Amino acid sequence: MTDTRRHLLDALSAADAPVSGPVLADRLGVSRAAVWKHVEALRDAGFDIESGAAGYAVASAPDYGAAAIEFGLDAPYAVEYHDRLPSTNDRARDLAAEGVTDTVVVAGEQTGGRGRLDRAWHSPPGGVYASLLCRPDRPPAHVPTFTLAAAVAVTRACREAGVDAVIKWPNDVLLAGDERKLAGILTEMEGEADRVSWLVVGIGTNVDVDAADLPEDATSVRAEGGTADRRRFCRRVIEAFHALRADPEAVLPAWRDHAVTLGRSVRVETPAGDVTGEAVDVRFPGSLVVRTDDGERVVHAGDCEHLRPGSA
Ligand code: BT5
Repeated sequence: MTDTRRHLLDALSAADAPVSGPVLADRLGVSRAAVWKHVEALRDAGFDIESGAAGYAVASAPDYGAAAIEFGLDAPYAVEYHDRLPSTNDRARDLAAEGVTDTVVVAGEQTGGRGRLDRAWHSPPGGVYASLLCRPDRPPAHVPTFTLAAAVAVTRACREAGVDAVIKWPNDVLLAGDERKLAGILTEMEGEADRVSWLVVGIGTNVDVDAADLPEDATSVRAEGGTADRRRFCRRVIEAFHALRADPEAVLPAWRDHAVTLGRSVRVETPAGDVTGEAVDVRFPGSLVVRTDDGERVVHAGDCEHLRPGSA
């Protein structure tokens, strides 16, 4: 979407009464004819924009798509939407190579969705598949914090949708209780020694998906009786992620608040072997502190399994 169209949408979404053509033209620094052309383009994109004597007002927004997600989005990201992609992370990586930043790639479905360690991510229509591309002015070692921030953002969006979600270290969002998986996060980046050059945080959440279309240990917002509104869900994830990006000190406390791993017996598969014990804390930039029989171990990365109490 062009910047002007985005600003027009922002102006209309912020107003609780119709906004006149001359006011919009003035605010956007374009002619009234240009305002009218942008309104027409938004109508073509599925917006129902009423025009009366008092001006323009949005009566309804399309269900999903770039303009739908950008409408009312309180975060400075452009949205690129595709009905279907192999992987939104792959597309975001291509955009990164072209120098793009602050863009969210969203797909209606994925044909080659990726998890960590070359695992597949089932991506049927109805899920929210979004990759946030940004260039934070931080060293590569701080990147795990962004994964934690994304997990917090997704968990909050699930809870707002009425589903009691919790985080399993480092990046799984699960249903509280039986711990079936609602969402996963795949973070990829390129960096120099002291600075990230680009970062892609890929988020897959089962929102408006039938549980029968998902792996056995998975569930969806819809299947758990939540509000399966992809547009709102995607917007809330982007906004919450952006708010945490702006306030890095808030990430670890928020993560601890939402985590189900702390206090649990865990086994973490790491490249250096398994670490088994009680998960006692998370530490900057996102490491898990595990109390083992041989003392505390700080685990930076790995697959974490929650063990039943007593089986550690
Ligand atoms: C993840 O990997 O959980 C990261 C998933 C990231 C997916 C997003 S979608 C947007 C962006 N574009 C991409 O191509 N990827 C990102 P991991 O922790 O490795 O978990 C993968 C495992 O989760 C699989 O081996 C399955 O067991 C399970 N799984 C696969 N699809 C699932 C789904 N839709 N819901 C729940 N669990 C699933």
